Formats: sequence, C-alpha cells, structure tokens
Amino acid sequence: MTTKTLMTTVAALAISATAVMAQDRTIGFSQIGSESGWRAAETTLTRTEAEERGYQLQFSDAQQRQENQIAAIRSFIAQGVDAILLAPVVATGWDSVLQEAKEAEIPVVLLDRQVDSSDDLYLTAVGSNLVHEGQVAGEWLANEVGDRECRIVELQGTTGSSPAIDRKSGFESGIADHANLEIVRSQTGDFTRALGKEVMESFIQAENGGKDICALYAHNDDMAVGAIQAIKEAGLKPGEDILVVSIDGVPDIFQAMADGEANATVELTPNMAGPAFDALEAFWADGTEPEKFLQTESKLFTQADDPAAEYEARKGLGY
Ligand code: GZL
Repeated sequence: MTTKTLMTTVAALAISATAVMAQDRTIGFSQIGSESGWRAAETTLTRTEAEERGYQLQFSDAQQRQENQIAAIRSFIAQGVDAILLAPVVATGWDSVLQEAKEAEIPVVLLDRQVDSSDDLYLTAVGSNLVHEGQVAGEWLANEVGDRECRIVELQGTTGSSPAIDRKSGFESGIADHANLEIVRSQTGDFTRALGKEVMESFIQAENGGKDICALYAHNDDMAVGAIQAIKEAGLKPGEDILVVSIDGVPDIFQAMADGEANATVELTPNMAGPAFDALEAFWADGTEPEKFLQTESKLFTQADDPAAEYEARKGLGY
C-alpha cells in the first residue's frame, strides 16, 4: 500500500470515527417555547446543526414554564443523554436540577440566557452581551433625538429573565447622560407580539392617545411589531410620531424598517448551538474546559442599512 493510499485510508477512518462518535451522542434540548420569531429560528438552527453533526436531539418545548424545563432536564438525566442544552426561561431556581445533572456527569450548556447558579454547575453559556445590547439601543435613541424632550415607553421581556433584567439596565445606562430622555412607563410584554400590542395599547391610552410618547424601546422585535400595530390603530405613524427601537434582528423588524415603521434593531444571532456543540466536542475529545461565557456578537441596524436587503437575507431562516 503506497503512503498516499495509507494516508487517505487513515483520514477516511478518522472521519468515520468522528461521525460514529457523534452518531452515538444524544443531546437533550430544553427550549423555552416559541414565544418569538427569534426563538423559532434558534430552534430551527439547533435542529439543523445537530443533524449535520450526526447527533440525536431530544427536544422539549416548555411553553415558557420553568417547571416544564426542570421536568425535561430530569427526564434527560434519566435517559442518560450525553449533554443537555438549556435556554433558561428565568435566571433563578436552577441550582438543584443542575446539581443533579452534574452528579450524573452530564454537561449542561446554557443558550441565550444566563442563570444565577454557580458556574461550576454548567459547562459554558453561549449568548450575547445583553447589557451591551440595551446600551446600544439607548445610545442610538439619545443620538437620534438630540436635545429634544423624549418620553419613552418600555416593553420589557419575560419577568425575571436575564435579557429582561440586563437589557433594561443597559438601556438605562445608555440614556443616563441625557436628562431630556425619560422612561415614563415600563411593563412586561413577555417577549410576545400579542402582549406587546396589548401593553402598547394601554401605554397609548395613558399617554394622551400616544401623542405624549416620543419613543418605544422593546426588549425584542416581536413585541415591537405588535406595538407598531397598536400605534397604527391609534392613528399615529410608528417610526415617525413614535420612534421604535428593539433587539433581535428578525426579518419582520427589517420589513417594518423598510416601510419606515421602525427605526433601529440590535441583531442577536440565533445560532447559539454551533458554539455550544463545538465546546462539547472539545470537552468530549480531551476534557477541554471552555470559557464559562462564549459571547456572540451584537450589531446595530438602522434604516440607513438597507433593511429591505436585510429582510431578504434572513427570510426563510426558520424565523
Ligand atoms: C435573548 C433571548 C430572547 C430574545 C427573544 O438572548 O433569550 O428570548 O431576544 C426571546 O426574542 O424570547
């Protein structure tokens, strides 16, 4: 056998061994639910990524209830999965179930949200800098309004979730040096379009038919899209009478921006599974311990960034 043939054979064996190793792997994924377009995209991309890497994915949709996530994790432990992906709906209440996974020697990777538990209870967390996202949104609005008085209404994410906590504090720091900007009403829309619309209707009613509102800051695009509908139904022009800034970068917010009905979004990548699986594969290969936080990038988009093209680029990516 020539050296070249030998090398080709070795390479082929190495690839097939990796594939066999991956095919032996079963991953439990405790997903929050399908509350937003972004969440749907994250689920789609996780399924695709697992399939491409030859993993068996056990998927659980918690319908945004922590007790369902905890039950799913316990079921994954009982099944003896090789790893668990967890997108934690809220930040607290995970210590005991994460301790059970640790005792079962099943690595847990957090996706897109953080937990208050000690970081020795999970392998790593993949996500964006949520505070930074809020700060970028606040700084954009401050720059946009200049010295004009601006009464802001805020649609918060799910109460007790790390994005709701961090995006609120980040936005407040982004406007802190601008006394002419003030958050006058703030309430959770639970990251959904329906509740975002409903809460915005109450803000409009409380604020002189919306005429006293200068801007909406929504912790995700889906609540902003719902609020845009409420603004239009009140006879006002979203994007003009009321500026709209939010976070995620889902296709429909780019469509709204192209229509002049939204002004800015901070993009959050839905591909958290790629870095998660890379970290798990390094850990399985030779015990490599990853950093405890693998940060994904955030990028501001405004109406100046060809939103129609950005819409086309994201349409059909599982949102
Ligand atoms: C943020 C993520 C949030 C998205 C929302 O990392 O947890 O959850 O911004 C989703 O669209 O509901």
